[in-house]
Amino acid sequence: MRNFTCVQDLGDLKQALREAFEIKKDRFQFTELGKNKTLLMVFFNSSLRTRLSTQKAAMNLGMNTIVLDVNQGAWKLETERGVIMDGDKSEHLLEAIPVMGCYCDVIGVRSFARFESKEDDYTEKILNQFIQYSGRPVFSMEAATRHPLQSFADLITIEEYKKTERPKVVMTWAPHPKALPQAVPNSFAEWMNATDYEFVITHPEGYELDPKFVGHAKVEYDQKKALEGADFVYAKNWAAYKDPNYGKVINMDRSWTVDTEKMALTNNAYFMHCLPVRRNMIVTDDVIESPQSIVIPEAANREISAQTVLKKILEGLR
Ligand code: AN0
Ligand code: CP
Repeated sequence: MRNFTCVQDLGDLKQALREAFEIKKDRFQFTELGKNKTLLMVFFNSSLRTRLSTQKAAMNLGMNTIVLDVNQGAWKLETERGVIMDGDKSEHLLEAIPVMGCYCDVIGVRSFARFESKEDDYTEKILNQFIQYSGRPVFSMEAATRHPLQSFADLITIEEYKKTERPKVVMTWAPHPKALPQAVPNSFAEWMNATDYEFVITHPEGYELDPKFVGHAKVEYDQKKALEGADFVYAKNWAAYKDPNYGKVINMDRSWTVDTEKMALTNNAYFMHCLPVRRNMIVTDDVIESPQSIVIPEAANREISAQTVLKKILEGLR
């Protein structure tokens, strides 16, 4: 594998899952693979899980890692071509990217949707420049439209916890005070569409996602109806995708918060969230602290998804 930005890049998903479970059994079986190889992780946005789990995954493979927080200590970067750089930005991304490529073998990039231009976000302008100009394999650590390392970890978690072959998985929108990207829900939908699970998306009117990601999911506007018989409840907030409200919070309807009463409608479902989560906005304390909450094992699987992806990229380097 060269680059990893979406589920298709993994090739055979069942095979990738087998590799992930193989790694989980003994994460130190491939320490030679990454010897003398350097991973550079570039963050344009904050992170806790991605930063730690990806770095740990790289260390498990014997790699060295360098972390660059673009907004802390690096030169302020211009991303638009053709701009007269007489403002506060000292360096252009078009030099910065190939320079970064000089010091590493693999690059991970986190660059969220900026909500300034739907086109720039949905063409993955920043991530694609890394792919084009770094000269290195590139993987997404959450880009503008997808968060594939998260979705892969989510899939691993569902496979571990499912009690039936084809569980009912419900992704529900939940309220949040700030505008959040669609990357996590887009990506989760894309990965669920690659399985044979029963997959339902529920959200208020106006929060429709890009149909490209919704795929064959059933969209149900009545949250309670959607949750009936669910085996997994995957909560997430996202800002509106549809014009003219792209990138906007159009409501903060707290009747959509996942609480005990709603979980009672499900088939004793497991509760999932990618984290970070705002308690009593997205989910109540009671639900996230309940035995059905699997948010911590879900986060733990981020190390496994990252290691599986890095292993496949390293194998492609040989
Ligand atoms: C980000 C998001 O919703 O995309 C990262 C989630 C993994 N969340 C926040 O910015 C709070
Ligand atoms: N879930 C996730 O990607 O978390 P971070 O933003 O903390 O990396």
